[in-house]
Order: sequence, then structure tokens, then C-alpha cells
Amino acid sequence: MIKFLTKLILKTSLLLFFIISINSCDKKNKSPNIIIIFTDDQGYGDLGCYGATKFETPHIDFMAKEGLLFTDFYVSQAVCSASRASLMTGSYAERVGVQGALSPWEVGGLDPKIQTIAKLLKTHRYTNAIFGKWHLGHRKEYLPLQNGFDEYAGLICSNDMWPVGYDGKPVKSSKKSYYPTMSFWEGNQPSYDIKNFKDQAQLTTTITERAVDFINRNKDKPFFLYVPHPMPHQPIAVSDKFKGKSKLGLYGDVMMEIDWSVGEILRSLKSNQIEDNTLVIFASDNGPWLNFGDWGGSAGPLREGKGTMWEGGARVPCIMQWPSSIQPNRVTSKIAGTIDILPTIADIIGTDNLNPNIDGVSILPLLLNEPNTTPRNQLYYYYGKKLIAVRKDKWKLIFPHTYRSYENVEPGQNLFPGPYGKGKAGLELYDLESDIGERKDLAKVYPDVVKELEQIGQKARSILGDKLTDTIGSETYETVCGYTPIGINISHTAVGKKLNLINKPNDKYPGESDESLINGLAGTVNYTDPSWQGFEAEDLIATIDLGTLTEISEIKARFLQSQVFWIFLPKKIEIEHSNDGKNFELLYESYPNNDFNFEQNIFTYTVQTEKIRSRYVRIKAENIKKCPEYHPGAGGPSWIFSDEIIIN
Ligand SMILES: [Ca+2]
Ligand SMILES: [Ca+2]
Repeated sequence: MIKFLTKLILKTSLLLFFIISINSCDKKNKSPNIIIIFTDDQGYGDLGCYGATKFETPHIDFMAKEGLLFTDFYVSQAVCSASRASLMTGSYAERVGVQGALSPWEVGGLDPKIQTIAKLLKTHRYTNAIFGKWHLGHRKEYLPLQNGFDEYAGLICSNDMWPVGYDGKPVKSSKKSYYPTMSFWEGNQPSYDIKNFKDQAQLTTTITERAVDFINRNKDKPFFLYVPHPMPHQPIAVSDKFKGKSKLGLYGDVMMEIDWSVGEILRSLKSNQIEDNTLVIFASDNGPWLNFGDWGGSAGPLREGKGTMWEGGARVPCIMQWPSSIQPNRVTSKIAGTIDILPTIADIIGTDNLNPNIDGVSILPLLLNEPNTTPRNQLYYYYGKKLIAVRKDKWKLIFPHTYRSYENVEPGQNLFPGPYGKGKAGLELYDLESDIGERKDLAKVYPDVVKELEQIGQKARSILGDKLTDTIGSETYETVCGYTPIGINISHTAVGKKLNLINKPNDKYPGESDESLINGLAGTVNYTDPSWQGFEAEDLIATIDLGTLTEISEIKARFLQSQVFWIFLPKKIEIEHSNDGKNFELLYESYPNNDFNFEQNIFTYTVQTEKIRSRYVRIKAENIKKCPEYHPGAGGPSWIFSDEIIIN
């Protein structure tokens, strides 16, 4: 009886304890502040708490001591924009349609219709800011202020997307010379130029000051602060505060400055007495750029680095600190990833507004140290729409593919990259628990495991697609949202009439049909829009037969300028008409300006006629044929892109 009573009391008090702790958790943590610090190309081995030895990261190590360190934390892809899209949206990049690293002239970005952490928190009265590198689209509609953030300052893309060489000097004759001047942005506008290494060296300090200022101003209301550092992405640079401070050299100095930045942020939380109720997440966007050698970071014990989906590219350090809810000094080897952050935040704030069609799962039970919880035991490793591997528990199955490799090549020095090697993988199985470096292929030893993981891969392919096996996924961005953008509808007299082209468009850009130039659908500013017909080093000579003498008041010809993609305006444009198809009368001629220009734009050449009656209209557009001297492709074939010819 006494035994029973003791048991009952114990049970009741345990129950009470749970009710109290759930209640207090409820009260305190409904709207915690959220801070995500996201470094760029930082390796798994580049923190003290992950084994770095030649430099110290005491503040980040402190986060680990006060919080939870993940040994098996993943990004969705080992490349900037795709990785960031997943962090923001809680989904693999294939679902949200962002691949690779967007270049400054990219016209697309993360679809503004897709839910993100910032947009979700906005509906819960959070104040949101991003200080650092955005890299999810550069046109206004894609920038942070139009997508859930109240404040933004930083870079719009990677810090190497600038017209400066590895020696820090302006470049004239390589692909890099085509990058526009890099700017530090404030909101929707470039604010000042980043021209040299000295300017780069101030980035970490400036971003940190802005972050701390934001915390001070918003300490009394819930906020979301996103700090995606442009460092230690190449070219790395450090302020005088940390120059020469590490035993590793510049890369170590840069990591020590990032650590200082984390320290400043933690300090401001403490001085504002909000550290208890602030969840701070520290992670990297992908593994290290190893062909920069000592200047490019370390993947620790992991295989390969950035741009590959071996563990060294996909697995990153991650630490979460949240004193009111995460017990100190914990390490977990449970699988988790950046795609899980959005649903975890949704779980924390208890929202009903989370988009259910995402790939991530809430790992809040893991944060709260609930017993026997495994929010995720499977993971897909995609790279550029290719399913490279899948993981289940300790097993990773690699699918046959080729990849860039950092092995058996000499890395570069002094901020210069070395070459890439080429790797080729077959169907390979690795036990990540006993073989973290992926060296011992066990596919032949465990055929049943291979079979089981192949089925997981098959499921991934059927949903998210796979270019390696030419599988179209049922839920990829393209499948669900269609290819964007589509042409602009224009109705006019020539639609459905006869068209004769002297030179055929190039097979790569054939337009939708032979009559693409007069199909009533006009190409948009995106050169990949199927409406455009592209002519490589050839002239466009198009004759339209209206069938009978027809009253014509206006003729327009549209051309695309997109010099960054080798697409120029014609050297000369002529518009002619004829009654018999033999003798043509010139109505209009123009010599477009093909000077150096970053602007991607559609130019329309128009002639108003005095209501002539005519049957034939001919457009002649002369190709400049070779890319001009100023262009990185100088001497190579130039393109003209045409669509549509409009007759009224
Ligand atoms: Ca990166
Ligand atoms: Ca067309």
C-alpha cells in the first residue's frame, strides 16, 4: 500500500511537473525572438567545437556549451542560392524552383508566392530584418523588403560576383569583367560600392553593427533577425581587428572575426535581458571551397566540399542556443537540416498558417530533449535537380554520377583557386556511423540495405524529379507552377499569316513553332522564354505575306538585348513593304546602340505608316556577328533574339 501510494505521489508529482513545465514553456516561449546566423562556404571542421585547432571560436563554442550541437545537420544543396531557398522555405530546392548560385544578371528569383520564415513570422507580428547576403533574386520583386522583411542591408549576391580578380585588381578580359560593380545595398537600393579587398574587409563589422543596433531597437517585441554573412566565401577579407590573429592565416582570422560577431550578438541579447527567450541558430550554407587550400577552410573528417553532395559539401556545423528551452551542453547525432527550421519555428509559435506542402519537419521535440524522438530518419541529397544520394539512419546510398573533386589536385595559394579534379561514383553504400569519411563502399556486402535505400530514392524521384534518370517529379516547382515566364499576348493583323525566313533560327532557340515570330505571343525579358527565336552569327530576314492587299498603319519589330548572355541588338534594322513580293520599298531603318550595357531589355523598333495598302512586309536585322572588343566573348559568335513582329 505504501509502495502504491509512493508510486501514486511520484506519478502525480511527475504529472504536475509536466503540466507546470508545459505551462511555463507556453507562457515564456510563445513568441521567442529568432536569430539565424548563416555563414557562407564555412566547413564542418572550421569551429573550435567541431575540431578546429589553428584558431579559436570561443563565442560559438559557448553557444554549443549553452545549447545543442548537431553532428548530422544538412543543407539541401552545396551551393549558395539553392541552399538559401531551402532555409527560407522549408523545402528542397526542387520544390521551390531555385537552383545554383544566381548571377547578378539573373532575371528570376525565389517565387514571391512561396511561404518563407519571414512571411510566416510577419503574420505573427514579428519585426524582421536581414543584414548580410540575400542571393535569392536581384530584381525588386525578389528583394527582402518585398518578401517579409522590414529591414535589409547587405549584398544581393556572392562577394566574388564583382569585376575584380583574385589579386584584388580590376579585371578586363575574363568572364569576371562582365560583373557589374558590387554594391552594399540599403533596402531596395545600392548604397555604396565594394571595390576592393579593403571594402570587403569591413563587411563582417558593418553587418554585425547593424544586427546589434536592430536588437537594441527591437528588444521589447518579438523579432526575427537573419544574419547571412558573406564570409568566409572567397575572396576572404578581415578587418584590422583580427588581421594576423590566427595560426592558420587569413581564413582563421576571418573565422575569428565571425566568432567575434556572434559574441557581439549574444552580448547584446544579454545586456537587453532577452537571451533566455531568444533562439539563436548558427549554421553554414554549404561545405568549404577546398581548392583554395589553406585559404578555403576545412571539411574536417568529411569527404570533398562545396559543390558536391559528399558529406563535406552537404553536412555543416549547426548549433542552437535557447536558454529557456534547450538544456545546455547537449550533442545530438539525429539527422536534421535547414529545411526543418521553418516548420520548427512554426511549431514553436504554434501557428495554423504553415504551408503543409513542404519537405521539412519540426525538430522542436529534439530541441526540448523529449525522450525517444526522431523527427527525421531520411534525407535526400540533391544537386542541380539531380538526386545524388539518399540517407536512412546511418546508411547513405550514392547513385552513379560524376562530380567535381578536390582530391588528387594541387590546391591554390594566396587567395587564388587551384583546379578541380573530376570524380566518378557508382552505386555505393556507406555506413556514416563507422565511416564518416565515406571510404568503404559496402554496397556488395549489404544488398538488402541497397534495395531499401533505392526505394527511398525512387520515392524522391517520383515527387521531386531527377535529371540523372530523366524523371519528372509530381511536386517540383515546374510541375506545379509551370514554366515561367510565358510570353505576352498581343493580337495583331499578321497572326496566322504566312512567314518566310531566309535563315532558320538556331536549334537551341527555335521559338514555339516556324511561325513563332507572328503567333501573337511575344517573348519576355527572360531569354530562355520559349517565344524567342535566336540567330547565332546570322541575320534575321523575315517576309510576311498577309495574303491580300491590306491596310497597314504600324509595323513593330521586337529584339532582346541581353549582352551577358551574348545577345546583342542588330547592327542595322530595315522594315520594307511590297505589293508583289518582288519590289520592296524601304519604310524604316535604324542602327541600334550596342555599347556595353548590363541592362537586359526588350527594344521595339516601330514605323508608323500613312495607312498604306500592301501585301508583303519584310524585316531585315543584321547581326553584328562577333561579340565586340569590350565583351568577355570578344570575337566569338554573337546572337540576335527576335520576337515578335507586330503589324496593325
Ligand atoms: Ca555558399
Ligand atoms: Ca512570338
